[in-house]
Amino acid sequence: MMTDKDCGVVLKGIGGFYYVLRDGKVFECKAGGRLRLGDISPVAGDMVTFELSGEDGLITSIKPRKNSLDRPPVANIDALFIVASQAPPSTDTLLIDKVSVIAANQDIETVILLNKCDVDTSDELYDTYTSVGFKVIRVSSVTGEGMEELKELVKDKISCFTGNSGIGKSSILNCLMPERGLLVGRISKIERGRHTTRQSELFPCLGGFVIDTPGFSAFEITRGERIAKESLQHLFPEISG
Ligand SMILES: Nc1nc2c(ncn2[C@@H]2O[C@H](COP(=O)(O)OP(=O)(O)OP(=O)(O)O)[C@@H](O)[C@H]2O)c(=O)[nH]1
Ligand SMILES: [Mg+2]
Repeated sequence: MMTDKDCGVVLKGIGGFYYVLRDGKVFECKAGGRLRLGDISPVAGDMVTFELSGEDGLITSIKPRKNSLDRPPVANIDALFIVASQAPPSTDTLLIDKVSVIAANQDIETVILLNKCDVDTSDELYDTYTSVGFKVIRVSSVTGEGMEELKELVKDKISCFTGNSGIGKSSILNCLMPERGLLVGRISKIERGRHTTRQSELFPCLGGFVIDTPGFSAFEITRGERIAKESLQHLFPEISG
């Protein structure tokens, strides 16, 4: 959590601008060039220092990251919620496995949220992932089922929500912070999501932050996330025990 006085947290980056929260105020900043920041660009969740000249802010350094993901691009998270469902557009288990392996490789706590349980209780996914030791919670942003349990889990933490497009990430966050009214999409006729959310963004919520992220329709592991094959066995709870 934010403690350093000179430091702010990046809420989101959009079109070359970064929105940095410090002392309850949001500053629009540009990022210093390569020489200053090195090879990395700020992402949502980064702790950064910045200078102000008038209203213009310039990010001058990025604090070392506790962890980071390439997709969605976020840093310093305490928990990753993988939103999935057997209701359309149903989730491919390979997607859950890839994302959970990347998180496990950085010791990020992972929870699987089975959304749309008003339509489908996703029993197969529930049984598969609970049987290997994952924390799995059924939720519905329509009926509110599971939301009290979810609130307890996100309290005082930085929680990132990921999953395929149209699975209901923004809808779930609207249940946690109804005053926000995040944009929610309609599922198209071919039953894939529509990429309604366009960037990762942190929102203050229950003493911590929740991060809404754009969904994916397919998921490939990026170069920065490659994992040595010798390590892989330790990242699946059903193998490592
Ligand atoms: N029946 C039902 N529909 C839901 C539920 N949650 C979300 N939806 C619907 O699913 C559709 C997509 O919801 P979004 O919240 O936009 O999904 P998203 O995961 O944020 O999608 P992207 O921003 O594209 O990644 C909307 O039509 C929602 O009303 C749920 O629990 N039950
Ligand atoms: Mg969304």
